[in-house]
Amino acid sequence: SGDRSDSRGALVVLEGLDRCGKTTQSNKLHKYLEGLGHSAELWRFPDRTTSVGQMISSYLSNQSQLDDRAIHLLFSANRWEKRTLMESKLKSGTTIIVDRYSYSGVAFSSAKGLDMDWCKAPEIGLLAPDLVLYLEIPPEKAAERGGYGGERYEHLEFQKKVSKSYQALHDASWKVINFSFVDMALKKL
Ligand code: FDM
Repeated sequence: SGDRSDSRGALVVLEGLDRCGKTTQSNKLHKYLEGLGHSAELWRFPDRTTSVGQMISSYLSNQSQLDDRAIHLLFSANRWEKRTLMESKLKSGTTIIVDRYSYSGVAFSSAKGLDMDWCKAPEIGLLAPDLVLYLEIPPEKAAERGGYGGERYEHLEFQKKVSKSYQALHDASWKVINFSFVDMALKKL
């Protein structure tokens, strides 16, 4: 129709608990879109390649300690430092699939007891996703999958709290994909 929005790429966000299968599904979606001839990139947050990202990485691997609010703001800053690039890619027609975004920021920090509205505030002004895919898995099931890498948040009791935070954040625009559906689909491949 000549509408400028037709040529804009889409911002697709995948969210969920650790071990929910986000990374696998993000990769598949990326390959699928490229296979269809779309220009698509796969991003992830935290982006550990920047200097802010390195501070986050060191915190997650317990090599440094940070105040809960300080690390929250670093996670947010890590998204802000990529905003301009994200916007220009989308404008030029590239679709970006992101493994975790603002919802992770709010869900994980509020699971520590921080006020949810306080957690949301630094996310205001970041680009809004066109699609949020939430990979739903009971925390116990995710833990059974094994492979928790030993990072700071990777234990069942905390993941249960994160799951509750995600439930509080969840709105009607999210597409929820249940883990049993994903397991079933993978077996058919
Ligand atoms: N995480 C991730 C946060 O606490 N806040 C955020 O803003 C983001 C993007 O970091 F436990 C948490 C979620 C997870 C950890 O993520 C590292 P990956 O996906 O395992 O790298």
